[in-house]
Amino acid sequence: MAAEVVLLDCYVSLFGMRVRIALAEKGIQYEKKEQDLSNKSSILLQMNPIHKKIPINQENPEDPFSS
Ligand SMILES: N[C@@H](CCC(=O)N[C@@H](CS)C(=O)NCC(=O)O)C(=O)O
Repeated sequence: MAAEVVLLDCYVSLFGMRVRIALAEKGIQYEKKEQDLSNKSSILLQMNPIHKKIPINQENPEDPFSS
């Protein structure tokens, strides 16, 4: 079964680390999608079109506007 939470993240991001710690403390399983911030993916730009930044927490991957 696919994870219900998808985290668009970058391993060097301290903002991302905050989210990873919170998810771990709550015991929430998630799928991590590593992002290249020098070549932003279409999913990143679709999910955060204004700021174009990570982390992005997508709670229902079937619905791209659920985060
Ligand atoms: N206010 C945001 C800041 C997120 C942020 O600055 N993310 C950085 C990575 S640590 C980023 O995506 N930078 C890409 C860019 O500025 O183009 C938060 O708290 O999540």
